[in-house]
Amino acid sequence: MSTRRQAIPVALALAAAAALPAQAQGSGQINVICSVQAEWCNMIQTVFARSTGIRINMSLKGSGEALAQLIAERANPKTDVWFGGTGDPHLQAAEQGLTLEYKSASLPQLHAWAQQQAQQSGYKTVGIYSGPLGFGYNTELVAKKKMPIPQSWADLLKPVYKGEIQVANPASSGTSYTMIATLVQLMGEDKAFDYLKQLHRNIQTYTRSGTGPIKAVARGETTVSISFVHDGPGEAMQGFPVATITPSEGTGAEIGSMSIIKGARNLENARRFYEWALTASAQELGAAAKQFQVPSNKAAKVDPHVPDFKKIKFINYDYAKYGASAERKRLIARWEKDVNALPR
Ligand code: S7P
Repeated sequence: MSTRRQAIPVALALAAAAALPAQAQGSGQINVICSVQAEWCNMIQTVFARSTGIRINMSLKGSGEALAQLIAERANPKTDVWFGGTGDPHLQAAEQGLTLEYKSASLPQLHAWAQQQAQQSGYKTVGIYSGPLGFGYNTELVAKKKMPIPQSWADLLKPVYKGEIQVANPASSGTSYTMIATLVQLMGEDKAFDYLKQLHRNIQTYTRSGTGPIKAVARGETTVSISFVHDGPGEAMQGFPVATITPSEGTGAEIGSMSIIKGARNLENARRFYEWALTASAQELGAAAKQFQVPSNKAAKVDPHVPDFKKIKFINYDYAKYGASAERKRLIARWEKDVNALPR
């Protein structure tokens, strides 16, 4: 996908920010919902303030929850920018008129998938990173319980994994919605729902947020998770016994996105943040915070921990279809009725 070199360390990013000329300094504040993990959000807050003089009031929310908040505050928006989170809810926000059209001059610097995300939303969102869906597993627990490492979606249905798998609830999680949309595209809808019903028997817990299951795997609270695989290396770097794998039948990828909110009270600063977040150096902060999605800016260095897309079998994910509000609502309602209502 791009060159795979070591990303800049955070100390360098902070030093570069401190060295910016005086005319780059702005003032005021900006309200950002941040849907990546806390370390990256915190780094953005610090580096952006040092680079521009603009303070970020940051609120951390998973993608499903972020969309719910934006819908709730539609009449009186309190958010200026929504940074990160799976692309489908950003497309839904665009379709529902919650986000503002903005065509950045930097778009040609982005990978085609990120530009396509912008085009199909009428420039009401843009791709900032991408990452594949797969499985996390606890390397010590699988050995201790003498379990095979799951290689495929089909493997997850085996009785050996009963009560051993965590995945998020699709009603609150963009990660889990990506799983449903992936399975529907891979198997056809009825077969995917038969699959999800069988998978339900093996689920230990449906978590609220999509990042919860791999953390539970890392800490030995469950053996297997369905997660974005770029969330694995950061846990392993903290010393947890966790590894990841992508399913042999094929998988989907998210296009993590960013949107300016319609009615933003700090619009000028929102545009400034948006432009900054599309730069290669801002995107390299992800890896500096040990989060290993592929950055959308083609010039951003790609850390060696970023999953190698060339080695993964991907489905041809239809972002327009599965990013449509009606489709998301319909699939989640069907999951609630046909799957979540069943006993485990
Ligand atoms: O590493 C962060 C990440 O996995 O979490 C984002 C997102 O907030 C997940 O949201 P849900 O809780 O709604 O599933 C992903 O975009 C990102 O890659």
